[in-house]
Amino acid sequence: MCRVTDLQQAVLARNEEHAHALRAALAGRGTVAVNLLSSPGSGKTALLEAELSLARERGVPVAALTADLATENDATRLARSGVPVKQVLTDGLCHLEASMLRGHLVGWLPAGTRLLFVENVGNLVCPASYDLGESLRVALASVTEGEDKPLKYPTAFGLANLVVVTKADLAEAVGFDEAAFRAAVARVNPGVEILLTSARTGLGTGGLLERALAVLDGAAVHRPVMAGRAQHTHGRAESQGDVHGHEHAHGDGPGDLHGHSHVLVEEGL
Ligand SMILES: Nc1nc2c(ncn2[C@@H]2O[C@H](COP(=O)(O)OP(=O)(O)OP(=O)(O)O)[C@@H](O)[C@H]2O)c(=O)[nH]1
Ligand SMILES: [Mg+2]
Repeated sequence: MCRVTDLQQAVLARNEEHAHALRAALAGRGTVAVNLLSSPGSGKTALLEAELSLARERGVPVAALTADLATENDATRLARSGVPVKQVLTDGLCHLEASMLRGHLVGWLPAGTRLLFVENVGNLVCPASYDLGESLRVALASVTEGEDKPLKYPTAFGLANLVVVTKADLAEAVGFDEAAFRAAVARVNPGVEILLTSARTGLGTGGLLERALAVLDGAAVHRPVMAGRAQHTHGRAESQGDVHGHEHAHGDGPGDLHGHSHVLVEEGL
């Protein structure tokens, strides 16, 4: 079993500082960030496509940034909505970090953006430990993944302000046990709201936009019990198998902004 390194602890602590600064900078611009995290293929982009189109129809100034290890596929899909979209390629990194995100926002995030949706790298482990300065963290799970995923990935689901079930149109076909899923979520994150959605049928789409707009209007978000504990404890709990992912967490090429946060603060995102 791998031991969490001091380096990893330092990376997480530093990320928290960047995240606090980014949250403040976004608030100063009147922007609320929504961080979407889930396993690969669970339907983040499909749901976002629906939310972005709806936001555009309603005249809500939104933007979306999507992160992947490779391809611009998601940005291409999201851009069809007509809202500003940016693809970030992480050069092998399994998650976004606050400083990286900020670096990609500087000079790009359009003035007047009220909601910024951030689609994290598809992964239920690494992204969970990294606060991105979001005001709403959403953990998604598709019905095809099994009802026990919240128990197996307690940090991802335990730190969420909102949980979204995707691909509800497939629930019957795969025998999805909604009650069991709800019970699993309740174990790791008591009281968190669970939204049922299907990008295929349209069920529940718009729900995420509604929740994000409510946060923008000042509504209180669900505060996970786990959030009151030390973030590093959570990182440690689920990072044992992916220490390497954090140790090379500084390799984001031109977008890598570790050590440059003060410059960015001066640039005043
Ligand atoms: N039946 C059904 N299929 C869906 C739904 N949402 C997404 N899919 C399909 O699931 C697959 C993956 O969807 P994506 O939206 O790309 O998932 P993702 O989470 O963005 O994937 P990564 O970005 O690679 O992590 C695609 O084939 C989608 O068409 C849904 O609501 N119902
Ligand atoms: Mg995607």
